[in-house]
Amino acid sequence: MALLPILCYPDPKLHTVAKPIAAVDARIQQLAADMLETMYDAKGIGLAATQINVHERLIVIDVSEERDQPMVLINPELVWTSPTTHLNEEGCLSVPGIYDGVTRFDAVRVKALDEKGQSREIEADGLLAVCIQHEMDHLMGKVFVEYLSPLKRNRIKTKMIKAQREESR
Ligand code: K1U
Ligand code: ZN
Repeated sequence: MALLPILCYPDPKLHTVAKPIAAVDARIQQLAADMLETMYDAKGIGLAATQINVHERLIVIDVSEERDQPMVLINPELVWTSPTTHLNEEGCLSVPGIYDGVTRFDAVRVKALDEKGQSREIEADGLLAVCIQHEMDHLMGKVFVEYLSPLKRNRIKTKMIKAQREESR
């Protein structure tokens, strides 16, 4: 198992579009295990491979209180979205310390392979639905701050660059 470094906004690599995974083999299983370890260590509820600079369609999620219900979604595809949406407060491990509202579908159905390569369909609402949409955006190279106004986004960008500069001193 290994902790993986998480890319920080505005790193341009966060805007890379991930490629589908051709085979769920030992490399992918190890990557999923390392991503779960990294997500738990960072106290996140989700992590996309994009965030650790791997541009393949893999996300991990655990929205349980006990942190004991890991989910691995490989090549996730939305097969249904609810007609209703909701404004939810979101955060992102790649944009530490920033929280803001994003409008998402209230519920989604997603088709994906699990860590054994088996096809699954999951119907999600609440925080799980929000998290799935947030992580699938990462795979498309989209960070949640891109839903905010240009003014807010530029302020966040400046704040992040300043924080990274201070960290590297
Ligand atoms: O993708 C990520 O960067 C992980 C992100 C997932 C996420 C959180 C909240 C809404 C949508 C997606 C996080 O885990 S941020 C940190 C966090 O643990 C958290 C923040 C707000 C609410 C719940 C959890
Ligand atoms: Zn994120």
